Amino acid sequence: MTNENDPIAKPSLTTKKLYPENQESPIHFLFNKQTPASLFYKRNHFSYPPFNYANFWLSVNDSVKKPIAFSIEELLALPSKTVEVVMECAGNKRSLFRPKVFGEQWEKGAMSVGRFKGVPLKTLLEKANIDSDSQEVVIEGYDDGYRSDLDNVYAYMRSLPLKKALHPDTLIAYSYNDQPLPFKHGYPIRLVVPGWYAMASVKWVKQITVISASFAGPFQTIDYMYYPNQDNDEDAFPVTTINVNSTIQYPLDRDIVDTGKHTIRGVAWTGDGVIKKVEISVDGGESWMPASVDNGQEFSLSQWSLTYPFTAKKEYTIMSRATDSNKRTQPETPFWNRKGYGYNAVDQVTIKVE
Ligand SMILES: Nc1nc2c(c(=O)[nH]1)N[C@H]1C(S)=C(S)[C@@H](COP(=O)(O)O)O[C@H]1N2
Ligand SMILES: [Mo]
Repeated sequence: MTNENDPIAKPSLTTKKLYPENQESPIHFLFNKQTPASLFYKRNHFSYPPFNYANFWLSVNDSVKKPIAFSIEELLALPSKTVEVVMECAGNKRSLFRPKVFGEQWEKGAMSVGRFKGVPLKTLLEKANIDSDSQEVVIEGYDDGYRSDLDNVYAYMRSLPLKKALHPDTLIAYSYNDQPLPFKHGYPIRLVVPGWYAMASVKWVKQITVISASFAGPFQTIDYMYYPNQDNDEDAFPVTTINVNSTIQYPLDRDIVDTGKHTIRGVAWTGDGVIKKVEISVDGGESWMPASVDNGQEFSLSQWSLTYPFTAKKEYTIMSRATDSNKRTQPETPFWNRKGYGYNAVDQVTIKVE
């Protein structure tokens, strides 16, 4: 755990890749619900977009009606909303799948939590007076790059079903933890889709287009699909809502600790509802004890802890298992899928008491 008496020691990001920049949050050393901007994980498909703030206009287009555009000043002047949101990469914990899968080998820190402020996307769509036969809202980012699988250049863009786009907490965000959104997290504006894995939260939003069809871009038809089979694409389905999940923050895996009481602590979250229960096992899943869990808000984190007397000098396998208000519980074994999304098996660490 962090030693609060040491003014020098500070957590930092863990670099997974530099081009594009992919860095992981020090999840085991963050004990509140506002990840500092400097420790927010970073996940990019391409290099950062070149950007000219002076020319910035957000256009909202509809298949039929005349498009409207908003300047940053206009966006800032609209009624705002602040929502505390867990952003979790769909590939968080990918390195834990067995058999192993290809892709960024994220450990447990491809997630962060904090307060995003912005204009509900709903407000902009209402101002644009969208068509009644609209089905999806396509959000395009300013960044693009070459995809070797398609031998072409694509912008990062994805669609949301109208229902999620109109959810009052789905934001065009311009602020994070009461500061302007940092450039690497989407400045001047990013989409924030609470409850969905973070691929949906498009950064550096360039334009919004309402369509009366379903959008089939590669970032939602090739990537961010669950492929249950190793050898074929049968039974594939899209990655959307965040699974119920938990992570043990203390003790660390393979820690050596003294006999006596230790407080096992961690976080739990879900994309749908709130966390109702976190159970802890210290005997590798044979028996479970309830942890005390705070009242986590919808879309944010719950923090939990359990103090346990480790009396015997031996190895203990500690596990955490969260359940949400929809009665979804973390499974014992993860749902293996070829691209390694949505890992949410019970978390576990092994310690040695001596
Ligand atoms: N424009 C754009 N938006 C994007 C991405 C991207 O590469 N480009 N990556 C997505 C993915 S997969 C994740 S996990 C989150 C990461 O957001 P962060 O870098 O602010 O943590 O942004 C999402 N939005
Ligand atoms: Mo992601």
